[in-house]
Amino acid sequence: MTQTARPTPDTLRRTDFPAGFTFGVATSSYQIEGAANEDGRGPSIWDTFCAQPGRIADGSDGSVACDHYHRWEADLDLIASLGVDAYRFSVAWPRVQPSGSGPMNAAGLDFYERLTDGLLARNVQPHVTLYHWDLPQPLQDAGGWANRDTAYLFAEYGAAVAARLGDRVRSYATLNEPWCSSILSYEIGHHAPGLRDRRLALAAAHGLLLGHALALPEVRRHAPGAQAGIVLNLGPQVSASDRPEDVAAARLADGRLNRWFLDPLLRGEYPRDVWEACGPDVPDVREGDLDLIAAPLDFLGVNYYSRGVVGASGGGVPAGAPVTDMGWEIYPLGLTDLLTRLRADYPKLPPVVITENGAAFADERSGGQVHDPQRVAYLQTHLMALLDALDAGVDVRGYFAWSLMDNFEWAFGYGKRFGLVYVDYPTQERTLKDSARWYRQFLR
Ligand code: IFM
Repeated sequence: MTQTARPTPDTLRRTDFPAGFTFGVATSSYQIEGAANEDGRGPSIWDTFCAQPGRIADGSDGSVACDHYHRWEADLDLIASLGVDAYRFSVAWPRVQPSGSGPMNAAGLDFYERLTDGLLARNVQPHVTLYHWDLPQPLQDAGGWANRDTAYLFAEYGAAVAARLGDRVRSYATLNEPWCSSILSYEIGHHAPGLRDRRLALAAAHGLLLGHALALPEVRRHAPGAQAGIVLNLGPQVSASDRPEDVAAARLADGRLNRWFLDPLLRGEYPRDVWEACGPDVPDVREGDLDLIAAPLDFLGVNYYSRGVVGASGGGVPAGAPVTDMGWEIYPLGLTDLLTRLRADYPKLPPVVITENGAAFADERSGGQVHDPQRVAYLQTHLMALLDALDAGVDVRGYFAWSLMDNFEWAFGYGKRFGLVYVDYPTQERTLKDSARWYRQFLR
């Protein structure tokens, strides 16, 4: 057997990955679309949240964002020019069904159909996420994801989208990062709707998983040729020391972030240790819920950015470790560790797609150029880490860089730039950063 030489970050090429491996870029609706009040779109929880003083670091909102709703054709040309196989975007529920229940908005569905067909015309596979956090406000007024009715309404909305776009879409993810749309949003209060109530957060997390479970068969019914799955934000939670109290804290952090979502989906049960730690706040899990939630997936989407180093007295980044502009440790080995752990711990793990990976840095444009060597290195080292996981036998089918372009980074506003493409917000001019040029070269 011939041994192929291991690539270095500089020699890394798409041909180092298996044939048929999908490379793409990703975005989400509220972060790029703008046009918040156009063509019948209804208000979302993020419109409401942004309007509350003090919620968003720079006081901004997504009402204009990257103006993608109007610039979509040029943006699709930009995507195609990178040479990617696929583009992952999300559908805004309030654009398609303004009240979250009742009539669909034809203009909203038309927009996503144009996007889908525009991608196919450019030979780029559309990968759709049905929910990336922009819940119609009327549903929040009725309790949001903590109200079980939302899960059933989500399935109806998902059915309408899949019925319209069908198999033209290669892959449907029901949810993006349900930890964020439950714990970060209902318990930590950092995201819309900005609540601080652990009981509601756990009810919302269960409601989201139920919504996923109810939407999945609808997607399969209307798009039988597409892949259907869910996207989780995952990361190793390692102990700050060997002290038993630190080890226990890291185990619980892992349970809250990772196992609370992985175990119901891939084992049909909530992790017992976390359940017990939640005491009276545990969700109302009804007969049959977990069987539905554990239905087989075509893929598990994994969003990986960093790891957590956890101790009994809190977490933090190890002294001297490199960090991104978000303050997140740059730790590529965590991606290999995470993927090999998923394979070891979950016999029912479906094929994995890295649906997001990337980094924010304080980029500046000068002379029409944006030099972002840290992002180039981030992408290279994480792709190398992914190769290590593939070598270890983990079945990974794709990789999407977050993000196509700079966009609205939620509670951080426009101050954090994750894009491969720089956006000058006053003019909406797009400029390829060096990282976009590197990715294009890597894919060529
Ligand atoms: O911008 C977000 C995205 O919406 C979800 N995953 C993490 C990204 C960076 O914070």
